[in-house]
Amino acid sequence: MKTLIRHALSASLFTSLGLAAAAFAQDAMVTISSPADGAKLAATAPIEIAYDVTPGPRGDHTHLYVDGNEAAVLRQLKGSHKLEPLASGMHELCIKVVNKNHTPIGVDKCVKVDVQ
Ligand SMILES: [Cu+2]
Repeated sequence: MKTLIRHALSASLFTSLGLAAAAFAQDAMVTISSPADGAKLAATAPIEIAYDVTPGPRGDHTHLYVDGNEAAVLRQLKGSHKLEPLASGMHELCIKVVNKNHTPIGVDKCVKVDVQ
């Protein structure tokens, strides 16, 4: 609800440019710079995931998921997070933008890694 009110306020500041102002709000986006999608990783080493997030008007912070299970809450919008070594096999690492209630807003980025 707060987001809606904030939107209404900022739109009123731009009266005639209301629609244009909304279009300027940065869209939510997640980038995972490392590991690369399809990367082969050693089962003995911890995995460092490097990311960059734009939460957008509906997002607040992000969650990290490993094989669909929540592994961490990422409060920093840009940084890295170290994961415990994973068992060998394919794993999926996802970062999802969530709102203040920790509910995913539908913007995410996933990479599959091959741990050997
Ligand atoms: Cu959360």
